[in-house]
Amino acid sequence: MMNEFLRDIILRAGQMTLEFRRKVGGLAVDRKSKKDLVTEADRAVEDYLVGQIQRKYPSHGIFGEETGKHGGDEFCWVIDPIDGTTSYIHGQPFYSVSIGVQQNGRAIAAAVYAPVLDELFEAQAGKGATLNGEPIGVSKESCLEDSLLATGFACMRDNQVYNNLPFFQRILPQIRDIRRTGSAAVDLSYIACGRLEGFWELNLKPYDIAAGELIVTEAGGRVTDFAGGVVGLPGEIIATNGHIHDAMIAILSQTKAQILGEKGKE
Ligand code: 2AM
Ligand code: CA
Repeated sequence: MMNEFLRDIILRAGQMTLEFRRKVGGLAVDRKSKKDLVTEADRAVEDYLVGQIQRKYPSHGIFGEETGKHGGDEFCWVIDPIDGTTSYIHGQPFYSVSIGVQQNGRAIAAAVYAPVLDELFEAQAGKGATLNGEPIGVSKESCLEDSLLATGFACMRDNQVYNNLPFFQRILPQIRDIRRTGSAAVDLSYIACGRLEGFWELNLKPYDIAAGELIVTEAGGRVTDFAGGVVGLPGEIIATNGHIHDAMIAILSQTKAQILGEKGKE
């Protein structure tokens, strides 16, 4: 029942994002108005989701990108109303609404909906993952050279000195190529259905990955931090089809040790 409710509200939220974008009519708006649109759309979508969840499950907690954390402790709905805001502003299809449901800190249900693509990724703990209702699974590729990976540069927006560029430089020559959608939730969902072999990023927030993490693991993939442990703060994440995971950990942990070692010498 929770899953039907989750599906209903995420599909409606996705429609809301399309309606907002239609309202400003594509490119005939300046940069500032586009930013305002994102803020307005983000808030409206999150308000809608929070309102629906509170009405249906008054005892549940909610953690949203816009409104922060409130409500009960046992269950928590982790919401990103628009993941991939830059893609959204620029009229690209790679953005999504992302909702993960946790019980006592463990993910039990998740949905990521990319409205322009009309693709709904869902997962339930122990029951697998689906794309538009059909079961999905990760790719079987085990060779890094033949792997297509995704990453992101969330860290650059905050001008962080320790950022993704050295990792990017190290990995790119060792793989087939990179894709950069701008939505971590879409990247993770793409691993789950075999379109990507892996993804890594630094500095992600819980609402960027709460849903995608369960979708990847339920599709047979693996999600860890750069050392192979549980993903936590500060938001380091490696997600893969499982087969290239150890190779990714080796590259990323070596690169990290090198960067931190060099910083230590400064
Ligand atoms: P957003 O679009 O909701 O901000 C892409 O690299 C991922 O990073 C997206 O999930 C994006 O989510 C997130 N992101 C972009 N800029 C960020 C920032 N400054 N801090 C944290 N996350 C960011
Ligand atoms: Ca986000």
